[in-house]
Amino acid sequence: MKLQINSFEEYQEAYKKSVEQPEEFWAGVADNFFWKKKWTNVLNWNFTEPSIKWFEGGKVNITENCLDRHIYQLGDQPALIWEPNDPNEAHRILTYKQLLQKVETFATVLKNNNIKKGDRVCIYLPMVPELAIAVLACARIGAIHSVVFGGFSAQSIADRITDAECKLVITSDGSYRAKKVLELKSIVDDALMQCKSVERVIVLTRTRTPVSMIKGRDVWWEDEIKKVETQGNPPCPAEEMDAEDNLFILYTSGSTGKPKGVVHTTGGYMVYTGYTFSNVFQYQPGEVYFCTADIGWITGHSYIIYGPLSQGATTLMFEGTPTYPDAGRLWDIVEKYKVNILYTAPTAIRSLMAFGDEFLENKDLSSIRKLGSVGEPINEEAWNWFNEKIGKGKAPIVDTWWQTENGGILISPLAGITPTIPGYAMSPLPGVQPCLMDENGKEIEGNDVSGNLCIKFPWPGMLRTTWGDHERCRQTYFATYENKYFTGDGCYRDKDGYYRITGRVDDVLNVSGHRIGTAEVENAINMHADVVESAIVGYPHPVKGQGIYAYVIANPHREDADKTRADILQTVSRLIGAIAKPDVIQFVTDLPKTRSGKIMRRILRKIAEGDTGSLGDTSTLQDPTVVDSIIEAAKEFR
Ligand code: 6R9
Repeated sequence: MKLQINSFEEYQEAYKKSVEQPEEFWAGVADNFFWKKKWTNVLNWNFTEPSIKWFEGGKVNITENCLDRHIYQLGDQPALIWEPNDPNEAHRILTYKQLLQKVETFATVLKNNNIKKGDRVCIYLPMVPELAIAVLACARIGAIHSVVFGGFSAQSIADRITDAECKLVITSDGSYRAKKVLELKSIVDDALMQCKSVERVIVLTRTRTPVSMIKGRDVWWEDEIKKVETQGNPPCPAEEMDAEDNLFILYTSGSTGKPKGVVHTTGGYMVYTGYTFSNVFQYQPGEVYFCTADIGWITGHSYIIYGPLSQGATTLMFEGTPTYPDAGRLWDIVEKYKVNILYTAPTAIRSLMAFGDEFLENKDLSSIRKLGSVGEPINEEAWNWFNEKIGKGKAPIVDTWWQTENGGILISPLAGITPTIPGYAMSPLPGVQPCLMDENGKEIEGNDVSGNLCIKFPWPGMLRTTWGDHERCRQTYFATYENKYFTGDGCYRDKDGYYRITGRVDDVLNVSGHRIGTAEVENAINMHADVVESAIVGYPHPVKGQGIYAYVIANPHREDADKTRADILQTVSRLIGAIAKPDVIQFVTDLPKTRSGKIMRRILRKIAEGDTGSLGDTSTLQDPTVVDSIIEAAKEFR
């Protein structure tokens, strides 16, 4: 069976087969990959434990599929194009041959530093080619990577390292972001004061920021590479992995407690990311594909590295931000490399839209053939702007809905093959069986209906567990509705059966496409010495999608509210990272609570949205007058 669908009829056929004969269907897809040994059983699953096994008995290494198998035909084709933060610095291009060579060399470095199959490696690097190389080198030898986004604080890194018991950390002296230099190594040093498991830190030179290298623990990336080269740079064979061996851990926020480590395994993830990349973007040989995500998030894992490389694509990686040196930067990059496929996020589109169309003047965007959006619901205005100004009305837009836990895209159009509607993720990909559920656990049949989005049947890219805490995985995703994976998203299915994702139905915020748990932010704020209690809700934000609104009960003896606010922001930055800083902090003397002491977030959400005309039933509150004083004081922030 060929991997790529090329017509609407083929999509319908593939979908039908994937539901009626899922095992045959996915075996047919998996046959397009290189297996060291074929699987004995395609699928074994139950959603109660949950236990999900794809391609059992199969032996495979994902890097052989991403690199080695392309060498004969595509060896000299660019695998990775890298555009630096500073447009005046030289860009870099690595062909498939060169990338394989670098991955093998660094994989040997990892081995020389005592890393073996199954060991966890934390990667905290800027968006430079070495980040992709480090990720692939881990996969090459079967080490489990845990990439931590460069915007997270020392405390967040420490939590993630401790949870996964990482043995090694890969970082750089610093990282460039627009005009700023972030001191990554120094942040790692702070984190490591708490982490006993780490034996070694490999430090890449990027910014030449002074760093303190600790004897016996810290080594330079460049020195380690040289050692391997003086040994004659021996090849590093790909470790034979079981299809269900762990590939990576990626931490993501939920509605309660600390972020959880989502675990993806090798075979299913490889098949799913490759299949969805090829089909959703309708990738054609030679096309230049640019995904603006950061590799610290799942989109970067699946659709900058693994998906595109397994399909022999040319993937472009950008170190900087869309607004530096100005809001025309993405268009400069499109022009410079003749980008054919651009995959970005609604928050980026809205922000560039707000800068005005003069940044588009004299930019040659004629190479663009396909556009993609991911991370949050896209509003119609942004969709239309993207369509008209960037795609010139000729490039299909794929609004791709999926989650860290899913491994790859679940609901999306296929570019140029299936229909699109602004704001709609449209139809499930082959192998994906969505359903809408009501509050009583019953499936909502038919069309023109809304409900909680669940998936009824496993797909190869889905998470297998949450690291070190399988019960949490069961509880979070498989306990709400019997025999179904619960996404946490609300969804509308229109009269024609097309899906529109309406946003989270739990206490998870989506700020500029980043998932942030309200409980996490509250815990951080509550750590501040002057804070008694706090409640976090989201509210509509013109650029970020959602903004963070904090209601805080603070120590009344502190009179300088602005100083306390600044201190609270600093606390959140330290404990989580700047991305979790509230946009609004409103001091309150009390929070609206039910008689059993539960904060009524529904009311706080309405106030933050400025929608105080319809607060609903407030009669169950301990003290209904609290609400009036909060509404009154909230006017200051409108
Ligand atoms: C890939 C990614 C997942 C949450 C998800 C949903 C929101 C993602 C979306 C979308 C509407 C889309 N989301 N894509 N909402 N339309 N096309 O973003 O993963 O960081 O885990 O976030 O993002 O709410 O539940 P992740």
